[in-house]
Amino acid sequence: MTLKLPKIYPITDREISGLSHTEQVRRLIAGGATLIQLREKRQQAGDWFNDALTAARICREAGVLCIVNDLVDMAIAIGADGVHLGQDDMHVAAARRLLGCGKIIGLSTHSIEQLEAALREEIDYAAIGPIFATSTKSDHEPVIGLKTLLNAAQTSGNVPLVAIGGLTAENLPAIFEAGASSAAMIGAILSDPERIAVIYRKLGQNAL
Ligand code: 3NM
Repeated sequence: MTLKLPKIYPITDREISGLSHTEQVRRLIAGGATLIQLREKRQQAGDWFNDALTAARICREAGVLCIVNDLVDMAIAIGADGVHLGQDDMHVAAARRLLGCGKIIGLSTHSIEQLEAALREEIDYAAIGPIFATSTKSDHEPVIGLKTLLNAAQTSGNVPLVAIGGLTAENLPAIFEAGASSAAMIGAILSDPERIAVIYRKLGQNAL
C-alpha cells in the first residue's frame, strides 16, 4: 500500500535545536507532527539509545510514526516504525529482511540515476536532495535544483517523493508545485527551539 506522508516531514537535530531527541519529539508532536525522523550524526549509538527509546515511546503513545536515520539496528531496538537509509547505509534488501514488510523504508538519493535505482528496491518512499544549498549537512552532494526535482517527481510515479535540503517557508510552494509529496526540513523548524511547535504547525497549515 502506498504510504501517505505528511506534507512537512520533520527531522530531529540535537546540534541545531540544542535539545534532546525526546524534547524535540515532544515539541513537534505539540505542533501536530504525525511522522518524525530521529537523526543523530554525532553521538555513538550507545550514547543516544535511551534518548531514542524514550522519543520512540512518546511517538508510539501519540500515534506518531517514528523513523530512524541510517541505523536499522537502532530502529529495531527502539521499536520504531522504520528507517531512512542513505546511499552508504545497509542495502535496502538487507534492511527489509531485518525489518519485515510492515515497516517503512525510505532511501536518500541525489540524482535521477540514484532515484531510478532506488525505485527498483522495496522502498516505501524516496528522498531527493539537496534541492537548495544547506549548511545543515556539511558533506552534502551537489545542489540539484527545482528542475531536477520536477524530473524526479515525474520519474517516481506512485512512490512518494520527499524533497530535502535548504527548504524554507518561502520556497515550499515551489517544491510542491514541482510535484514533491513531502518536504523534509531541519533548520527551518528547529533553529528557533522555543517556537518549534508553532513553526511546525504554521508550515503544515500553509502547505495544505
Ligand atoms: N540530507 P535543512 S540535505 C539531512 O540531500 C539532509 O540528502 C540531505 O537540512 C540530502 O532542512 C540535508 O536544514 C539537510 O536544509 C537538510
